[in-house]
Amino acid sequence: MVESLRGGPLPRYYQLKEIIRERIMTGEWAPGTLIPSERELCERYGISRMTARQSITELVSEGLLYREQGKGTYVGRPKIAQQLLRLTGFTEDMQARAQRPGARVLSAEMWPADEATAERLRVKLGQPVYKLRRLRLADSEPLALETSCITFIGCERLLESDLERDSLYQLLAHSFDMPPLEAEQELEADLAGEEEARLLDVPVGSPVLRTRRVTTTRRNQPVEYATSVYRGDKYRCHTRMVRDQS
Ligand code: 16G
Repeated sequence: MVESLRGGPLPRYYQLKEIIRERIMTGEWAPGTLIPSERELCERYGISRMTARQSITELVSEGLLYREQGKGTYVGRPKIAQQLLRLTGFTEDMQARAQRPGARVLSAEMWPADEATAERLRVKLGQPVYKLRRLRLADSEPLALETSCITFIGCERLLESDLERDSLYQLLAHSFDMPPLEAEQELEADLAGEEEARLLDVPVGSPVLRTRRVTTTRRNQPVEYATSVYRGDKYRCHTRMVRDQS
């Protein structure tokens, strides 16, 4: 069936792009849907192959579509938007987006704090802290690598917890009476190193977002120092700013 583009002064590749975008935005083409091939699009809209390719290439670079070699082009998932206003944990963030949170524990141990950790957690250099490395999953797909160093009296009891199943923030709040209340966080753009790329399932050198977060509990006492690496293709931050009126 030949459908027509809308006509008018806009280039044809752009018109096709907007038609595809609309299908995605209205949900007609859900995330993961295989879209028609270039050949099918040419036939359907009476356009050249080059025009169809340009529309698709641009939508791929905008992140709305992704290509799988030998299979075709699919509708991508919107990036996970982390708002930077409320202090939330990974599990809560995923649940708020109706995605299934997951974790693979890479290591969990008592570890002598290095200089950066000791300074941020306000403990002595070499003091044993609970150190946890997890690969975090969203709907079974790797999204981030998180390393959390935790300190409080009795923090070694965390070694008995199942952090593949349970949320660290919920355990801290409900099992250890150390509720995460405030945090300071830094963000930095970088490229994935070899081990990170392997675990996150992206090519070495892919863009990532590194974060450092110090979380405090009551009386402004630091409880967690977390360093994380998020996949740049899946994650974006959102914040809201208010202009100082004075
Ligand atoms: C977030 C935190 C991390 C914390 C985790 C707890 C960042 C940027 N984020 O991912 O510090 O350990 O939540 O998640 O560092 P959980 O409650 O699901 O275990």
